[in-house]
Amino acid sequence: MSFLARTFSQFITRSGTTASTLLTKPHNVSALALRLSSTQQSGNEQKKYDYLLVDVKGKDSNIALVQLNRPKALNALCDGLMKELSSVLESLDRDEKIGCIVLTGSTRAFAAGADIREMQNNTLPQVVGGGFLDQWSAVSKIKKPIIAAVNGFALGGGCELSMMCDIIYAGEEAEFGQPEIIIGTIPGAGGTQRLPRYVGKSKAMEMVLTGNRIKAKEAYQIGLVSAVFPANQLVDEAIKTAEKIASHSRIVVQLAKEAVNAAFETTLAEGNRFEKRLFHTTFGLADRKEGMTAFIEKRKPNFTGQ
Ligand code: CO8
Repeated sequence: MSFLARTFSQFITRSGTTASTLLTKPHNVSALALRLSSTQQSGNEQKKYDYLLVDVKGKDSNIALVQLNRPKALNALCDGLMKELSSVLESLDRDEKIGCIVLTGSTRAFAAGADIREMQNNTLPQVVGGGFLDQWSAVSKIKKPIIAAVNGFALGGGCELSMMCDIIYAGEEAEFGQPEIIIGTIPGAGGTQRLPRYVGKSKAMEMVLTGNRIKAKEAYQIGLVSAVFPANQLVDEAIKTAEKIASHSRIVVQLAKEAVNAAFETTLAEGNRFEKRLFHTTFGLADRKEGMTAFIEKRKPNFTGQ
């Protein structure tokens, strides 16, 4: 067994992924091998990925399924978990085999927020001087699309994490909320900024000021999530959508994500200008030519990411 295969095998055994399933598909090595290489560089292999399960899914093995896995604390987002998550997502972002990422938790909780035990005794100088939870922003800098598949609680930082993703699907029993006010603080990872953009000022104010939770059905009605599925079908449905996205040109998908995200950052006029430039940019791509040619020739396009 080669060094890479041996190390890969050790890793997937630790992460709880079925070694035989993945090792029979050599192309699956790609996504995980990148993460391994960062693990090896750290020289601290045993301590990596304690809080996540990572798998490759989809009929073309091009979807990464990242599962938050800290069940006893309802996936509370401790520092270690967020560092692992950022590192894994950054590796997957660089992995050319992966076209889309699905982020999920357990049936009971996507994530019940930042870890309150970890924060309880922090002081102002510590959190300011130490850049407390700075690494959370890494999630929103990932270029590949991320679909959050939310079952159970998505509270506080858990709700904020789902909103850092590009699409949110919910299981029927999911509950969303920003309950920080109840514990004497306010959202700190985008809850006061992204939530009003999703659901409008009045509903966001109501959620942030009362700490009340909303159920999946209401989250759908107010536009926080784009679809609701039975809990046991949620992840499969997210993977189906991820496969559709991954079937398109990688580079064009990246440009489209960048353009939509610009809508949250700019005026309408600036956003339209930016969109137009990105649209023009697609005319420098072989994939744009291939997509239009395939349409005219009534065949499926063969995108190369060029
Ligand atoms: N942190 C740490 N531990 C938690 C958390 C949490 N956020 N949530 C749940 N747990 C733990 C509980 O302490 C408990 O542990 P133990 O069994 O050892 O006592 C275990 O998970 C199970 O929890 P419960 O017994 O409470 O389960 P219930 O089913 O009774 O209740 C709830 C589930 C409703 C989810 C409840 O646990 C709860 O209200 N949790 C806290 C929710 C919350 O307030 N979240 C917001 C936290 S603050 C935040 O997220 C700010 C983010 C800022 C990010 C800034 C980045 C820059």
